[in-house]
Amino acid sequence: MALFDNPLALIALVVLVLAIIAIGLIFIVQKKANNNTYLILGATDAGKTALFTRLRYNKKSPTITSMKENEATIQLVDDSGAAITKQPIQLVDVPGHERLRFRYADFMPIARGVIFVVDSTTVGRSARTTAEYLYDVLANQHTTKSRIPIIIACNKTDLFTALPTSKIQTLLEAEINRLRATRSAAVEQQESSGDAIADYLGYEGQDFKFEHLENDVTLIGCSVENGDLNSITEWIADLS
Ligand SMILES: Nc1nc2c(ncn2[C@@H]2O[C@H](COP(=O)(O)OP(=O)(O)O)[C@@H](O)[C@H]2O)c(=O)[nH]1
Ligand SMILES: [Mg+2]
Repeated sequence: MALFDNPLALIALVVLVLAIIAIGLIFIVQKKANNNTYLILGATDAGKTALFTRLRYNKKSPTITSMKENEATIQLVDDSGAAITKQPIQLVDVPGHERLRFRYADFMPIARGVIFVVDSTTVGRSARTTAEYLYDVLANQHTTKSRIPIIIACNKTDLFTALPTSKIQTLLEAEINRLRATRSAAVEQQESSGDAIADYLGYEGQDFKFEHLENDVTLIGCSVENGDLNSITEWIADLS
């Protein structure tokens, strides 16, 4: 064939193919590196929108209950005004209403981290429902596959009725342990009916602990009200 008789044409062809592969690889790597979206999740009234507003405008503002996600690109700064992340981050506040929260899953493929906000003053009463939402997030296929780090922000520490972070950890781990038992039973039924199987959270035969997960789960106390958010912003800065 004429093409292969000409060494120059052959070299040009090889160079062209290599260039296309290289451009493709750069595109894939950049796409991964550009995952700089942080999701703010949690039950209604936990303080998600208050946190979003604080991080975005660095001030308090009356929060409005929204049926839609709040999204913004922001540059986090320290007290002296210096940037604490290399590039601006994308912040998404997903409404906690039971009928809307499932939409968080649409953002998981681009999530760099999840900030799961808990109301430390009411979580004692709502541990079950909080754990159900958290379980969903932890078992999400993107969380497990991409090992998305999660910070559980135990908010409203300014109120004297706030439970200590260690107590909240014990409560949530115990509830997830219970949920895991019922959900694995459901999975076994699904398996026999041939449906997709969810990942088992933690170690079989051992009580559930966040530290058994492959992705990092960190619990911290914070107060959006008092602007006590350093543990959250430092966590973001470390990941960005
Ligand atoms: N005392 C106290 N109240 C807070 C704090 N963070 C949020 N709140 C209040 O909790 C309520 C719910 O906050 P919001 O951001 O709307 O919750 P969301 O439903 O999770 O978006 C509002 O009245 C906030 O002012 C906090 O750190 N301390
Ligand atoms: Mg809100």
